[in-house]
Amino acid sequence: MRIPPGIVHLGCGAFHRAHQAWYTQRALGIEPGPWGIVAVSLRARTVPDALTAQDCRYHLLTRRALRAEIEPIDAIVEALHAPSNPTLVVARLADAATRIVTLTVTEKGYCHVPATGGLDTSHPDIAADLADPTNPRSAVGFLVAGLSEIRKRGQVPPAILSCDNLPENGRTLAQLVRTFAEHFDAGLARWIEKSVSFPATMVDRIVPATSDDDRALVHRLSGIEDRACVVAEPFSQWVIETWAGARPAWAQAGAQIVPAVAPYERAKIRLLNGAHSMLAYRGLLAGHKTVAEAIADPVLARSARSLMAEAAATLTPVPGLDLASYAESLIERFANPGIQHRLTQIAMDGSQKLPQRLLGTIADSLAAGNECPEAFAAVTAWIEFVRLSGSTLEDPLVARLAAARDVDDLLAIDPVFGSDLPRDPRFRDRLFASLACRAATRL
Ligand code: CS2
Repeated sequence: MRIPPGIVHLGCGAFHRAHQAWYTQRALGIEPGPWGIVAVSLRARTVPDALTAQDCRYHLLTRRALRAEIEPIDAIVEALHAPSNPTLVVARLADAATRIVTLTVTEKGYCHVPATGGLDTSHPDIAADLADPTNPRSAVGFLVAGLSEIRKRGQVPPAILSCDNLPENGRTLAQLVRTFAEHFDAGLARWIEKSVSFPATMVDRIVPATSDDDRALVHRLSGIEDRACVVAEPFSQWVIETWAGARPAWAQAGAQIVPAVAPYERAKIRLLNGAHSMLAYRGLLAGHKTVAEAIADPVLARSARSLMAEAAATLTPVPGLDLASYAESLIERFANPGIQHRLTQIAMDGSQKLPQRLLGTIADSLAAGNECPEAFAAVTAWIEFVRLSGSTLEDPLVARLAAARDVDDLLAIDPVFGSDLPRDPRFRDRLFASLACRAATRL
């Protein structure tokens, strides 16, 4: 018999299947419990269909240079496509058995203003959900619909864990959910504030899109034609803020349960994700296709190290976290020749990623009187990438970005740059110098 469900997960892309589902699988092997996962796709139906067709069982393939291993995973017990049946998803969220809700909906899935973290009430999905809250489309809309039902029934609400690379993801999600609730029921918003935990998490595992080659390898190793398999690097980390409530034996399975996640999360977003975005834009402009290729380029490897040093200088030291060796371990992970992580995958949605990955490093460096030329060079490369891509850019703000006639127009896009940085003469001087330098190196 399958494990009874206890977790609803929103966003069943490759990352979830290689990360939270894998931790839950390991946890269930150590300590069985009612922690089956109901995995929900809020957009495409490809993954829920593929999972359903194979009884929600799939393989995780881990790859490094000369080694590949597979692990079967069956912690997901049901896969749903939200747009086809939003009522069923709300019912699963509100089910008394659901003690935990996790999310990996990517940055843009929060429908927030990246520079401030506030709810973007002009977002089409949020506007639609506010007009018809019982028939949601957005992650925030689903959470509020589920919580509203739970409150009506007098049940204990689940803990809600954002597992995306957003700054202070727990607090940010709590704020988005409360703001949305305030729009139609102030009592619900107050109840959420009082009764629902939104623990912060830091998630880390490099999970590229699964390729035909990965699927063929899984077939060879397992003898099974697996349409829902995923590929990842061997490394994995999950730091979770502790909360009062039941959970799978995630800690025994390797997750770190800590009182405060912020220092880990900031280090990860600024060093790993910041370097990733830099490698994506500069790497693509230099003609590279994958992270491994980009980091093998000595110029980019040097820049990645310097960017991580600039970012590290903005962080408060964390006992037990040595940022210099962390940076070196990241360079090694990026170089993993078994992982074909395409730069185009990382380059997408830059408007949602830049503030926390690069602009935070810049703002904090300027405030401390430090220079950060590599962070500026990365932003400059993004600007060039945006210009070259025009309307083919994959980004929720493509219309505004493609309409920008010059750098000043781009800087005026406040969901990305906020209002302070573009007015700061130190920021402008350094950015324009970096742009001039890039133009000069291209001549
Ligand atoms: C990447 C991340 O696609 C991206 O933007 O930077 O998905 C990255 O691979 C993960 O955060 C690693 O934990």
